[in-house]
Amino acid sequence: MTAQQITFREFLLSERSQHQLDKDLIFLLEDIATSCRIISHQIRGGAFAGRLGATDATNVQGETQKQLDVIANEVFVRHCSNCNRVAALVSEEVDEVYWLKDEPQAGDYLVYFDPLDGSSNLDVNLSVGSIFSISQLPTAIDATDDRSVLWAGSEQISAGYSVYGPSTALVVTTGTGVNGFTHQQGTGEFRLTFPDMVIPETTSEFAINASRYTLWDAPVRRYYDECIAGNAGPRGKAFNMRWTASMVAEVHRILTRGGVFLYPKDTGNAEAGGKLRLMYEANPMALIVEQAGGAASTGSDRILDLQPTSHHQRVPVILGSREEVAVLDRYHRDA
Ligand code: AHM
Ligand code: MG
Repeated sequence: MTAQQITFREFLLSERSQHQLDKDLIFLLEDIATSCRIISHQIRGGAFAGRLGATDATNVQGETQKQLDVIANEVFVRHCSNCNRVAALVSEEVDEVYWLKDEPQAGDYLVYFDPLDGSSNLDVNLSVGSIFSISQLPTAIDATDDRSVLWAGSEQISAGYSVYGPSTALVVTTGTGVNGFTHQQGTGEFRLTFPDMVIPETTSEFAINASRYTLWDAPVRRYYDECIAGNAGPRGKAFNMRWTASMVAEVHRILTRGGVFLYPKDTGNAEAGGKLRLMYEANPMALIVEQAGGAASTGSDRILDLQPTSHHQRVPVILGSREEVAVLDRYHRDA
C-alpha cells in the first residue's frame, strides 16, 4: 500500500478543505459507501443464503425482482435516511418517491439510486453494481407532488457507482474530477487506488448488445457496420467489442482504458425511448464520464441537459471517449 492510498473519509475531508464540500454531503457519501459495503457482502454470501434467485414480485418497470434487488434497495433506504438534509429518495426499484421531509428547503438533497444494476448477472456470477446520484435543491419544493424530483442531470452535485467484481470498487465525483477507491478486506476501508480517472479521448473499443442490430436506427447500424469493417472499412482501424450486460462494469472499463458504450433506442423499446433510466443510470454515469473528460449523449442531445418528464423515464445512452461520441452524434445529425 502506498502513502497515497488514503481512506474514503480522508479523501472527503481533503475535498472539504480544497473545494468547500458540505459536511452533510460527506456524511451522506459515507452512508452510501456503507450501503455499498453491505450490498457487496450480501452478494458474496448470496449463494450460501439462497438469495441469488428471483422473488415473486415485479418492480415498477415490470421486471422480475431478484431477492438481492429488494435487499439492496432496503440497505440504501436505511442508510441514506440517516442524513437529515435528505429530502427524498428516488429508487429504480420503487414506484413512488420516498419522501423524508414534509417541507423540503433550498439546500436539501435528493438521492437517486439503482441499488443493484445488472442483476441478471447475479445467477451467473458476473459483475453487478450500484449507481447513485445526489442533487441539491436550489429552491423549496412541494413534497406532495412526485414531479418535484424531476431535475435535469446538470443539477447533480455528486454521482458514483460501486462495482461488485473480483474486488469491490467505489467510483465517485463531487464535481471536481473522478476518483476510484477499492474496498480493502480486513480493514473494511475504501482506499484511493485510482486517483484522477481520465477517459482517453480516442479509442478502438466499443460496447453494444449486437443481438439487437435489426432493431436499431440507421445511424447506430452505420456506426456498428463501420466498426466491424475494421482496417478495410471507412474508419480505417480495427475495433474490439465487449458486452457485459452490466452498465457499471462497462463504465468502469471505459474509465480504466477508454471505449464507448451504447444502449440506443431501438424498435423493441422505441415507445419508452430506450432501455436505461435517465435518473438512475444515464444521469449519474453522464456526470462521471464528463468529469473524467468523456462525453454522454442520446445521439441528439447531451444527457445532462435533458429535462425529465417522469422519474422512471428511459432514454438512449451513448457515452465514453469523446471522439467516438462525436462520431455517433454526427451520424445522427446526418441521418
Ligand atoms: P437493470 O437495471 O434491470 O439491471 O437493467 C440495466 C442493465 C444494464 O446494466 C445493462 O447495460 C443492460 O441492462 C443490459 O441489457 P441487455 O440484457 O439488453 O443486454
Ligand atoms: Mg439498472
